[in-house]
Amino acid sequence: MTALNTTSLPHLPPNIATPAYDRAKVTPGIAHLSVGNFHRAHEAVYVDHVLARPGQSDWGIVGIGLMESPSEKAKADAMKAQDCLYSLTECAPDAPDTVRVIGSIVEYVYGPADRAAVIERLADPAIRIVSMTITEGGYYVDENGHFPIDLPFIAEDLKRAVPQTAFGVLTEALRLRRDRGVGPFTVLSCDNLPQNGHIARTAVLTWAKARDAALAQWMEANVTFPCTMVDRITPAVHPDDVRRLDAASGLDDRIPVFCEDFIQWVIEDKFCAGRPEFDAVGVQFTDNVHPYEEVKLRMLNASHSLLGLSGVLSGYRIVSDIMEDVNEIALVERYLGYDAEPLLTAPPGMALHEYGALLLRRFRNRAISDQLLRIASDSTSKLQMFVRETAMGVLGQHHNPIRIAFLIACYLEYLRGHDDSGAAYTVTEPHLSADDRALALDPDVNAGLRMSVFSGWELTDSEDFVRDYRTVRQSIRTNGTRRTLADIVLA
Ligand code: CS2
Repeated sequence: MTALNTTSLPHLPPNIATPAYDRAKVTPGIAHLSVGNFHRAHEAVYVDHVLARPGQSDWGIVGIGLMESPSEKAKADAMKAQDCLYSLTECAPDAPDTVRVIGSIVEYVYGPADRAAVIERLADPAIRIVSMTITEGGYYVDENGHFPIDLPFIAEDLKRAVPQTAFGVLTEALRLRRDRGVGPFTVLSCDNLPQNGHIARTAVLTWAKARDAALAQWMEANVTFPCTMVDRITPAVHPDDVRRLDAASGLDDRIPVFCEDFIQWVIEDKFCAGRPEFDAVGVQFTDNVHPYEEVKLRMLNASHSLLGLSGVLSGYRIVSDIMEDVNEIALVERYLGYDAEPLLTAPPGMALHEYGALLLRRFRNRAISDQLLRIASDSTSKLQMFVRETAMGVLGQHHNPIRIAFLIACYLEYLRGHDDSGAAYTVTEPHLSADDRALALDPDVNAGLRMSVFSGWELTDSEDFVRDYRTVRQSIRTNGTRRTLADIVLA
């Protein structure tokens, strides 16, 4: 096994692509908050291409880990040991996997060790973009555009001299920049939220207003928050995957990543302090990202949620396995064709049914073996981003509510933590409150519809929905998810 670091880089086997630029000359221009697998398979890849272009070497990435946990610490240690290099295995459905080493992250800061150092790093005038992947549930902005400034952990953060949250860290870094006259940076959300730029803006500016109204005003006038649509299926990397990927690549890489071959990024061109030549490396720029993100969230991510929740209950664990089940395929096809698509406006040049067909091909990709439990995790946040609008449209227009009823029944049953055969799985729901959990598990199935996660969905205004939901949930319990699904795909 070959170690992966700056010294070994020129000597890697020829089948492993390495950065096509001199990393020693790269300086950071982007800081990224929360360097998860998705960032490493997506933005870092685009930046890796950009850095190979003339005059772009000042757009390297400083990775910043914000969360304190043993796995985040291990990641920081591995980044340090490997000079921030890692391998990315791109898996096409019908061609051999390709392995490349990504060199665009040139520095890594483990935030919990020293938050003040993170703020100082972001205040460096060379940093002109701060991008982030802090998860769908990490913004806390509700459907009315309200950021809950009174939440205890936010209120506490506001009082700290050195804040801990992403919103506080961004605000304090911008304060230093204003005071030093070095100008703002662009805040670039790369999370799967409708209007992610607007939501990031609301969260950051509300936090800032509560801290310092004059600073918030300066931020409002100077900082931009472009909306983005991001797409690349990137599975979780478990220890078995590390062994498998390293055995295949021959590298001793502690932090390999793997993903599908598809990649897409659509961004609003609103960068207050400049940007890399992303347009030259495949990023699409547009004045209005909204239709792209609506299509992606309400088709790809919502189908994923359908498959994740129903699949885990049925005993499946891998996306490509569930794509062999004709009823699951019919469920997704009908959800897309009858529920999601009629409510969407296609972006220019895009045909929704073709986009839907492409999704099914992507889900069938055996080479990525994406995990249904990864997709099902944090459904409490995701359903609001991916399904709410479709559910409200279907119910409001008195269309057949059966698939929405099935999805919601599956979500509630999934929270029990064991599948139809009684096998236990880990429910990862960091944003599920204790009250909501109790309502979900209440023997009276109607209680689940009163969970705060469904507030504003107007589910109980539709008698047809309530009837179908009760029937389906009861049937899942009595007959199992597969039998229930077989019945509903005929409906
Ligand atoms: C998935 C996404 O976690 C989820 O719910 O749907 O991570 C999905 O794989 C990505 O958004 C694909 O771009």
